[in-house]
Amino acid sequence: MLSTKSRILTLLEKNRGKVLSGPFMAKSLKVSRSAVWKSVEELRSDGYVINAVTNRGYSLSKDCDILSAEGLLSQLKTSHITYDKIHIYKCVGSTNLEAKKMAVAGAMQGTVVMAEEQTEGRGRMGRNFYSPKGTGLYMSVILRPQGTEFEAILATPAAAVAVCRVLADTLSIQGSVKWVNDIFVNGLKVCGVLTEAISDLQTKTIESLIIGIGINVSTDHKSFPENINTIAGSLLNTSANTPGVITRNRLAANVLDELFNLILFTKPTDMINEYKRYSFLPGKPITVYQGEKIYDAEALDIDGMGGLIIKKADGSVDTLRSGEVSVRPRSKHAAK
Ligand code: BT5
Repeated sequence: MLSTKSRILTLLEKNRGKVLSGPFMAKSLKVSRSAVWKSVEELRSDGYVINAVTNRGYSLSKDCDILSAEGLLSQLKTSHITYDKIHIYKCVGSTNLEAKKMAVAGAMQGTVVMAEEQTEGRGRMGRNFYSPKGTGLYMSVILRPQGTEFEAILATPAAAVAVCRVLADTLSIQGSVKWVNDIFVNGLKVCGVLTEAISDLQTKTIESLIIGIGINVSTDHKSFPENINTIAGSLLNTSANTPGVITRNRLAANVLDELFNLILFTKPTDMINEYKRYSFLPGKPITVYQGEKIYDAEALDIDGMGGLIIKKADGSVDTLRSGEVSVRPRSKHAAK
């Protein structure tokens, strides 16, 4: 049974910006008016901006952007995520790491971990994902695939497509994907995806997938650390929208809805075709980094499993399943 405070927050989140009278809230939740008042005060001391409109009631400010299970659920359509599966932290090392621990302990598909801030946000290959307080969406979701490796391979492209769809639909922002896991807007990276798997070595099946998504929502460009300030961007610097147009709860809910849609109900070929349409590498000269090996090539296409088809300088064609590539300026030495 949810607490009165939690039920009041749900009501306010569902009616964001609208004024709800104390008696109306008390009646709909079958609690006393003083219980409503007490919960509103508690929420205010948690940082919620709840305006009191004389003789009319309370209203949750449109600009108030605090992650909560109530706020997420008030926007979510999928039934795969329920209140008890949502874990929100003020500050955590890495949401992927927390989700991993939960998955090992048996957490179900649809378990979501979000944090206002990460102190050790993880990228691929031991890299770091800068995750400052309150201005980004740092979220991990656990999937329990039905055993096929294919699902694991398609998780990252599906997450990238989910984010691009939401950027287009809710913010009119055109995102483009840099294979395999980065989303760029106006030439700057606004989002990274890190998918990790827990597998059973004996049965050779994947037990859980942890899909981690990091989005710079309103991080001020000037505040990015020096090593990334020429490559990182954030949504609100790239759109004409102002803060409050989309809360991080709504952004998370929309991305999760799209992700579950893509993974559970979309044909992989359709999803990959959409991923291809968002991808900007095909046709570009690239440098490939595979461990110690570094070489120039040309990106040709994305294959049906989300691999990057490349043409090497000697004319041979290969498909990359993982690894890192960067776009390089065209030169007369480029692979033709
Ligand atoms: C990624 O790795 O971009 C995957 C990022 C995944 C982050 C999410 S947040 C929720 C979940 N919990 C975690 O701990 N992680 C996931 P990669 O492609 O390896 O890119 C890392 C590189 O991106 C760094 O080496 C920097 O160059 C750059 N970078 C770091 N922080 C960034 C940021 N906030 N915005 C844009 N670029 C960044």
